[in-house]
Amino acid sequence: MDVLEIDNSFKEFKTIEEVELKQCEEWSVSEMTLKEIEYNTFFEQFMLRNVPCILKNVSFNWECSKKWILRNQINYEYLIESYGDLVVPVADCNKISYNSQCKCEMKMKDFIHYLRKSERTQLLYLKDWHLKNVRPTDNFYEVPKVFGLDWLNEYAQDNNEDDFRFVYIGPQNSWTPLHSDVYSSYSWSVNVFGRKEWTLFPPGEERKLKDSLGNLPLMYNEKSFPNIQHLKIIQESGDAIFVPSGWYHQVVNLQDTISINHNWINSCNIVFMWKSLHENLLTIENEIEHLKDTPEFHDQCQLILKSLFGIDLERFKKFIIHIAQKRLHQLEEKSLKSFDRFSLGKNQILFDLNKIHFVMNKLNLENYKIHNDLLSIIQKKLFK
Ligand SMILES: O=C(O)CCC(=O)C(=O)O
Ligand SMILES: [Fe+2]
Repeated sequence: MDVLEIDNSFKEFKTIEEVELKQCEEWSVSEMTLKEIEYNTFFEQFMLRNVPCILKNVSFNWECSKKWILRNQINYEYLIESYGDLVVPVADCNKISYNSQCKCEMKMKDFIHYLRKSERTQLLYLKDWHLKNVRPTDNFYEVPKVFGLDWLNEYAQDNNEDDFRFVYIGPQNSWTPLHSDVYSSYSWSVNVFGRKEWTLFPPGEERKLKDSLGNLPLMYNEKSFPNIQHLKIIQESGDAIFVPSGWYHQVVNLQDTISINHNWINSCNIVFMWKSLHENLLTIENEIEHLKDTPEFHDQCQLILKSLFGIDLERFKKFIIHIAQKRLHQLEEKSLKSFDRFSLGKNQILFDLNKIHFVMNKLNLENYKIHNDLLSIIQKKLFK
């Protein structure tokens, strides 16, 4: 098992909120290979600071690079043979309804038949395909160690729930509209084949793109919006991109492209998740304030929260309580697995518990009660 561990120094938790809020003054994107960056450095330089980076040559040893690609081309035959009968989610980039791309489902083999045609009349994009969940024993890729601290997929795996691990296959010019990721999570994405152009906006910058009704454009266009801070990043074949929390982004496939990505949350961005959940909830409560004195008010707010944000308060609490209890166990039993092939070092566990403690305190302050027993057990472990 691979151990994720950080320097002792992170145990000095006093500046916890400062770290969260610190912003990078200069928007440039670092590039390095996995060999050049250790877990601890990635944790400090990119996850805690919440800034993007590119990691070079990540996927060359992955099984999918050998099997899905043949002589520098997508191996259509192999993909049809292995996955042809699976049903996959597909977006139609040319069909827009209610400010988003129309979605449908089709058999993988039909999508591949479409993709291999030299003349395509449509612009279809296979997105958010949970292939790893459907084929858990198919080890077509390996999670890079720097992306190993993944509470979201750890929780999903432990509880047999839908995961946040996806495969994307898109022809040249297919695109993903401007968005920020689910729950304010991070994402990482690796091009197994092809190239992407990413446009990323530092948090808050997207506000300048909103129209008078508060709607964002489907795609940002430099000419219509001069003077907006943004980063343009070309992600080459084999590269991983780290997309930080709350950074809006849009993507264009510059060639036919296959990528694998995860959305992930951990102790470095759990406070972002909490803050955006809370902000969403406050907005909803405000919007339906006229129902405030009805008995359904609370449930209505939670229903809307679930549909807009993807998760309600009860599930959020369940999520952090699960991780909290697991970390308390891990503190005693060093070998307990976390996510994928990873286990955690003591400093990492303590750091996780510290952030959980911070969020649980916030929940209690807002009267979204967390058991005091659990809080005081964590407190004892942290401050003994
Ligand atoms: O590759 C794409 O088209 C979009 C991926 C994305 O939005 C992400 O990884 O967060
Ligand atoms: Fe995204």
